[in-house]
Amino acid sequence: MEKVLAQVKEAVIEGKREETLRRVAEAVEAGIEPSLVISKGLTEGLYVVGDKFEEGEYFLPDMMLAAEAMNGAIDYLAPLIKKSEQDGGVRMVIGTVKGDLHSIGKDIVIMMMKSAGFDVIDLGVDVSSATFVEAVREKEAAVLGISALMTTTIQEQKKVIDLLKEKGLRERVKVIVGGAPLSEEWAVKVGADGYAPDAISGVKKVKEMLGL
Ligand code: B1M
Repeated sequence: MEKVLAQVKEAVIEGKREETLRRVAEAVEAGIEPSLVISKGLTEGLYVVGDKFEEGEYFLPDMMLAAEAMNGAIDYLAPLIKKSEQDGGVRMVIGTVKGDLHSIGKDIVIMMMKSAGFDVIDLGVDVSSATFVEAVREKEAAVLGISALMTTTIQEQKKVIDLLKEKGLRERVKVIVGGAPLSEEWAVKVGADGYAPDAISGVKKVKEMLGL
């Protein structure tokens, strides 16, 4: 199993879309859970790409190729993630903050939340505080998810929560924040109800927040 996952990871690092798809299909055929292919293969590959970018070994086009390879694999894996009916009806609104175009982590969280039976509304990326807050009001969401991937954009999470308070909506919705630069301490600081380091613990955290 480790060998197949290492091949998936390597294909993402090299930014090879077709090769990534082929390796992912092999992993699935070998009986590896799709969620494991995502966390231990694809995601680990993208983290290496991030390190290489930071070290100046990779450039923006390399990062884009890797992201494309990852997205193709996610499209393939999404229908294979088992659906649970148990929490049907609980509505969640989610998006990536203003100024931030990173969508992959958020999309994986959405996939896992849907597979756990949540009704998820995706606001996309580069979402303003006003759009988040309006969606919570209009969709009567029980949960709001705010994703941010850069140290330069995580402050936007606080702006969204502050605006929720200003509009008198904060008590109506549970707020979870996530993204690689965050921590539990950050979640407390911005006034969120919870933080999750990855998509699977995100589902657990949301259920815990709702008492499910
Ligand atoms: Co960008 N990028 N990027 N990038 N990119 C990072 C984030 C960076 C850390 C790379 C680096 O330098 N090491 C760095 C940010 C540095 C900082 O913090 N200041 C960076 C930069 C600098 C940039 C640009 C500025 C580059 C440039 O233009 N010069 C630019 C910014 C554009 C913008 O947003 N305005 C940019 C662009 C891009 C691409 C478009 C090429 C592409 C994104 C494609 C896309 O998303 N559609 C990209 C990518 C791929 C990355 C890295 C390599 C990978 C991100 C990713 O998808 N990870 C990234 C390096 C890194 O993160 N170490 C990097 C895989 C994903 C599964 O993990 O997103 O962490 P993650 O999500 C996890 C958890 O965090 C958690 O669960 C997810 C699944 O397990 N989680 C949640 C996430 N959201 C959650 C929400 C929750 C709960 C859990 O509840 C609501």
